[in-house]
This record gives sequence, structure tokens and C-alpha cells, in this order.
Amino acid sequence: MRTLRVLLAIIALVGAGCEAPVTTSELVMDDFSYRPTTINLPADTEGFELTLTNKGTVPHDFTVDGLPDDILVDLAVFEGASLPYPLPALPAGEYEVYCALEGHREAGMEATLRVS
Ligand SMILES: [Cu+2]
Repeated sequence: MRTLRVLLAIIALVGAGCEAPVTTSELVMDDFSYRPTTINLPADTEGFELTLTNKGTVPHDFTVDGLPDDILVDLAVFEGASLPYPLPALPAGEYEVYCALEGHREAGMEATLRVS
């Protein structure tokens, strides 16, 4: 009986892992990349905080492309800084994220934002 309970608990945990992707709570900026490169956020959630941490040696930026015209997501973060960014409610979809500072996107500062 005990074995069965443990087995059922394991199955429940594995099942939970197959559901919605884990929400990303922190985006790390390096010279010149983002970690992770896929950011998962909840849709239509006002004020969800994504912590932006710049571990690089120069300022970086977090810009989301392709959002509706009335929604702007763009924030610069100085080197060494880490700050929570309260996001506006975002519609479900997949968007491009990049660093808008000159040459940084080309150098590899790109990611995908999945809102679901
Ligand atoms: Cu940058």
C-alpha cells in the first residue's frame, strides 16, 4: 500500500511537469546574451514582476517587439543592477525580445517571450 502511494505521488509529480511551462521570474543579461533565451510569462496579468539582472560590464536593455501599439515594454538596466520590472498585461502570443542598444542584438542579445 505504501509503495502504491509513493508511486501515485511520483506519477502526480511527473504529470504536473507536463502542464503549462514554468513562469520565468528572472532574466539575466550578460555581455551579450540573455538567460534564459525562452521567457515564459502569464497572459493578461497586470503587474507581474520579471526581475532583470544585468551581470554584464555595460548597460543593457529589454525590449519586446510585436506587442499591440498601446503596450510598450522597454527598460534599460545599468551594469550590476537587478530590478523588478512590473509588466503590463500582455496578450497571449510569442514575441521577440532584444537589447535595443546599438550592436547588442546583432551580438546575440535576443530571446523569445512566450506569453500563455
Ligand atoms: Cu545589451
